[in-house]
Amino acid sequence: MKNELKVSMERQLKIKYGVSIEEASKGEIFSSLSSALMETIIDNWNNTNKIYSKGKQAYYLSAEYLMGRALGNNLINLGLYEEVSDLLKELNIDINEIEEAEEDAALGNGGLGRLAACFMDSAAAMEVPLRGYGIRYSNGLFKQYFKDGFQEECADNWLTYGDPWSIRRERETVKVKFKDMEVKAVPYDTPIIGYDSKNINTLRLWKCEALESFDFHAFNSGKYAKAVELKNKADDISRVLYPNDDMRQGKLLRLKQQYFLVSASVQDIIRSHVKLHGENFENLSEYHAIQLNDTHPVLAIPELIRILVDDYKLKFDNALKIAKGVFAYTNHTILAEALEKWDNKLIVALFPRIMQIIKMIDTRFINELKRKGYSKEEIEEFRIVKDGVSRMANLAIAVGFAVNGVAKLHTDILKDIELNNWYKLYPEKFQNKTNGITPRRWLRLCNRELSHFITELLGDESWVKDLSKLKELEKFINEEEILKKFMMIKHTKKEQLAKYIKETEGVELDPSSIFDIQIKRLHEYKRQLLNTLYVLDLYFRLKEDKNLDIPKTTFIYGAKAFPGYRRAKAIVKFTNEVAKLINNDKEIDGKIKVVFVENYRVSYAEKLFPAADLSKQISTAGKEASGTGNMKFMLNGAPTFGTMDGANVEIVRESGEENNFIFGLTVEEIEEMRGNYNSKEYYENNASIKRVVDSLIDGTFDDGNTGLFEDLYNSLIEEGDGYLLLADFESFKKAEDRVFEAYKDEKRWAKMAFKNMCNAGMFSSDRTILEYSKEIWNIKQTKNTL
Ligand code: 26V
Repeated sequence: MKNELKVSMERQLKIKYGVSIEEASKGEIFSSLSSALMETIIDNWNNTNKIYSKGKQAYYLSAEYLMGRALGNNLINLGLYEEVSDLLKELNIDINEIEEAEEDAALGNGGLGRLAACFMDSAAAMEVPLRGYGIRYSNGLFKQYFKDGFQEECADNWLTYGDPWSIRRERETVKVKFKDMEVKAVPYDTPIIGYDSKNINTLRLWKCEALESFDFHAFNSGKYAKAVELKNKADDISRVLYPNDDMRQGKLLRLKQQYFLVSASVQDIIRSHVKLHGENFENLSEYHAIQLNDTHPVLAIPELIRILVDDYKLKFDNALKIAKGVFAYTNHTILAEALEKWDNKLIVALFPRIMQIIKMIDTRFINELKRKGYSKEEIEEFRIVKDGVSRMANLAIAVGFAVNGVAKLHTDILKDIELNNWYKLYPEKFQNKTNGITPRRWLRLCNRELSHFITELLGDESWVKDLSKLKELEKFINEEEILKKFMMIKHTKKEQLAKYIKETEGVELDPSSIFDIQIKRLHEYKRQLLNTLYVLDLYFRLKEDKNLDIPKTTFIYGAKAFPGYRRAKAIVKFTNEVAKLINNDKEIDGKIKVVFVENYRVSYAEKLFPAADLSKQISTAGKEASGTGNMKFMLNGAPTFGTMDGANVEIVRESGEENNFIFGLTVEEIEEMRGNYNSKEYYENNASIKRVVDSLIDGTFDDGNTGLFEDLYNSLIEEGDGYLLLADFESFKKAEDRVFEAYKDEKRWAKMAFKNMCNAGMFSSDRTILEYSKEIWNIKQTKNTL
């Protein structure tokens, strides 16, 4: 294998770049190695497709896939990591440097997109016939850097040096029609390699192109701008991933993107159905299930009906009935501002036929509710089309055969509160599917040291595919030598991270300090500000009392704020100012340190999770649907410091409350308090709260006269502190005190961390994907035997 790969790499380098291995740059080595690997998998890939097409398949429709890098993960899944690492070593090349040369594929905003990526990996490993459909954005999520502590953004041109992991399938191009234009959707297929399996699944991303690349006649008569006008208009559709900062701005292009994705994907599914089973659609749900990842792809419902009615001449009611057997919908947030509603005028302007169909669905639905005895007022709440807008979640629940939340608490909140009326109407549709993470990327790849240790203890590598096996490690919980080794590995990962942070951020960290880490998108409900106010209070206390007995602690943050989200950006700046104050204070002498890493992304995350001592999950209870970062920390042996929110609830249930640090108001307590919370009381009656909150406006910190810090002050004091930071402040502080106490006792800490890792088994996305397969999609695991 080694030699074959080398020969193939050399050939690739020659054809693509005209260089030898010795002359090649790291990027060129990365690209040629990836292409050489592609060559080895094509047969398995084609055969997997052949086998899958015989039975029922599921399709994941998602506007986002946050894949990160492919090379390392694919080598692990192919079982070739060591071999290729050796091969490169023989050529005097460090495999880590080659991995670092790959750009992250950042085609997603955060949790929802990363979940889609984990699902792809798990479906392949579990040999589940699932295919992903998405958009091949030319620009992924913006890159972040800091200037004077302020966040700045720049474009992410991840395709500048090409993408060796995708194949353009020109022949499978489809056309998508809008009212004013018609475009090509060209599929780019990326192989999703199953770990220790011959199955290779497919992620198909559509690129939008003009039918003609330029207008020859316009060009000839000298109108150069006009000649490429249509091309640019088409390119715009798959040009950029939208940050999900504010849905209320009803963006025309975003709606166009959504329709582009679903029209191309549904046409593709129907085309293959017709090819395999003829023009018979009564059996559509016997062969296909379509999962709608949030409301972004919900237009797939009217699009399927349109194709069946207009192209294949089915009766509307029959087409609707067929659609009802095919679609299922996942809800990923209860934040009201995130629920998509599209202006009907916009829908009509772009695709009038889709509007007609949505209205017809609405009418049928109203009739059903009338028959069921609902009153006029009650029916209004359910309406799909209301007040000039189309409500995408309502459309999804009315037509979909299943609706699921992403953690137990989240599903309960949907059933009991947010979607209670829907739950009473269709109780049989509601399900819970607690999220998961792929153990390949989030342990086997990113923490090879711990992985090898686990394999050594368990005797083989089967845990990588059956994560519940970690539970067997619990029997070692009292074995000192094993705990010692476990903590030594943690220390190694902390050293590696410290080295990387020194190189990239220029900040020196002490690997023997507690690494207390909060990494996730920036949002008020996630309460990074609460963390920073706490750190500042700790700083003030240390200044007052030099003998305050706490272990050395490093507070690490990573987060992108959405470009238009002013308050989130204010929190970035504030945290950077607090970091500057503390890190430069000689008196503090590194007792506590704060670092906000730049451009947090999947590949950075792979360095951060394994190095964490403490996982910060501090959202206002009820707001975080699940969280998946929390699971990545747990799997790498970090206790959770968190509220009873999202999947934290299940994490604590699995590993024991005594092995985590739980604080803050619960969902029930918050419900009870509703309307009676007065943040000013906390501010006035608690001196440490007053001190840190006042620092926002008393000149302690400089926000460059932007008014940003005053705005933060107002959010807490004048606008009532909607996310209850001040209400949870004292409880947060006490929980940190418990952390310090526990950390001082090395043995106790090691046990807590170890216990978390042993109980992370249920958070494998393999478990999640098998649940979707059995309980929603009704599809079978199908081995590639060819
Ligand atoms: C959307 C928006 C839109 C406008 C305003 C601000 C805002 C904030 C958040 C969102 C969330 C979009 C959906 C999403 O990413 N949800 C995440 O899904 C993860 C996977 O299920 C889950 O673990 C996270 O808790 C959930 O926030």
